[in-house]
Amino acid sequence: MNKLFRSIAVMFPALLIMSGGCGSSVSSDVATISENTVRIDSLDTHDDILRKAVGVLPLPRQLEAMDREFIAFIHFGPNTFTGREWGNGLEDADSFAPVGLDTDQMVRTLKDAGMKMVIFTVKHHDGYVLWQSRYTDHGVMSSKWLDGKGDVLRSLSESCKKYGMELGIYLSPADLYQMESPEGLYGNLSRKTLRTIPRPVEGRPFENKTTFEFVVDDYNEYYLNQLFEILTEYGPISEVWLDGAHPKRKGGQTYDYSAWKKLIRTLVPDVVVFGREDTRWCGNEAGGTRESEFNVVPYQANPDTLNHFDDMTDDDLASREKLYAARYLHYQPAETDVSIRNGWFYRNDDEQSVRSADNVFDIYERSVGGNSILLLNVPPNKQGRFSQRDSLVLSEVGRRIRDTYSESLILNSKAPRELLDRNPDTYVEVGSPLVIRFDSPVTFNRFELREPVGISGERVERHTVEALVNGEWQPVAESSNIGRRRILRFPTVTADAVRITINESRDTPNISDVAAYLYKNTSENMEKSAAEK
Ligand code: FUL
Repeated sequence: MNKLFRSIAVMFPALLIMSGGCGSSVSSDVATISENTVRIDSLDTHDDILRKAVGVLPLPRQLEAMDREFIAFIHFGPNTFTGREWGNGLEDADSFAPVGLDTDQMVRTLKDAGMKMVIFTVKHHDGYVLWQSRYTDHGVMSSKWLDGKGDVLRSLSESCKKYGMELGIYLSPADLYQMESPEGLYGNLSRKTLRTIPRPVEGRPFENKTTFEFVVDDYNEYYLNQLFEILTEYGPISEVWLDGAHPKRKGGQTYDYSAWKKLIRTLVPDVVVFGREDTRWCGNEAGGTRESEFNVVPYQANPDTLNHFDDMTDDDLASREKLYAARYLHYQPAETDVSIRNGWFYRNDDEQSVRSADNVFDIYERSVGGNSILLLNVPPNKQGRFSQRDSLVLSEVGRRIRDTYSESLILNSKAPRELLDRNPDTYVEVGSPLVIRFDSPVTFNRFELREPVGISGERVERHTVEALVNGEWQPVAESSNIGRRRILRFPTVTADAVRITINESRDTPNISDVAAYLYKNTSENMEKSAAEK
């Protein structure tokens, strides 16, 4: 830590929580359930709660999830061919018939856009499976496509390995085929009995010899068997996406999440589980982002024991007032999930709208630059590849991300080394306004700040950035929390220095990195270049 900044740290007494020194430790060990979950005791004061909040740190796998920043969804299945958003489970197995599956093209395109992982709908709510499962006939094994030998997950997994892309899976818990078909297992009122997972299937042994014993019903056994197949035969799998939607319910079917979790964590200890413990839904599917996306979120029950998670759609999820009313605090980054098309599945190339590069780049800056992860869905067409319209947008977004964010423009400034070294583990305390003088005037319209969230949690609640223009300080941006990454956007300035003030914070504020960038496709530049033509 930079001694200079520590020694000149001047608190803002009215705004900061006085914590007596660094103040990041949690007041009672008993309250710590795990590194990323803490219990609030009835006698905790508001100050105690804030101290606990900054002591809630992300697990390494959550830090990795946030570091991926920009990830993809691929929604593919019978809906691609029937034009539906939600199938009904009664689709003909032959309805899935891609004439030119090209997972290499998909992965290359996503990689080129700067994405680090692709999460694939191995089974959507219609229950149709896109891999060669031993446990159902409702899927590619019964299709005329490739004589029933096709395996989309296998192909995608190989493409991911080839291009160095991580792979995640979306195995829908809701399953309309298992609900609607006469022999269906979903909600069939079967008794919970002791089952061995995986259930042996003649002629198809598993190489992985791990077995589990669970007391579960038929549908949970089915789901566990499928998780076993995917996690052991198609890996490495980096994320399991557990969706919460239910087009229909039947027979009071419940999900035995403790069994699912045991199996998942045993087979892939570091996998990220969305929708339960590790990452959460942002609360909308339209690319909306909150002004303040704190990732230390309140719970009324121990999140480790919950069998379902709330949607958490409020605009204000985790302000101080919300934390004061909590019984538990849990670190859980948001995934901003949104589709590049109007709908999660491809329908056609004439009428279905595709977001523009401007729009996707805007969502990228708000989500990745607003302390969340961007999960952008790109649905393949009936051929089994991305249409040109989607590919062009992705390629342009990738170019803008590289052109804008590859290198900070203030790397040679007079600033503590910790702030410019791009190392999230080195940081400075920013008790008083922090001035960074540039070597020579810098023209920029983006400013980025990061907190060392893995070390001292999320602390900043309000901050201001000013620029020194012609010898005068001008405010350029004011915002709320920072977290892992905050991108501030403002009209282009040419300045000799910036001044960063942390106006409000839950504890002594720490900043690990700052950077300045110039985005050249701003509307002012686009208007200018249009006028010049
Ligand atoms: C929702 C589903 O109902 C949608 O079809 C889509 O898969 C979306 C990502 O999650 O819950």
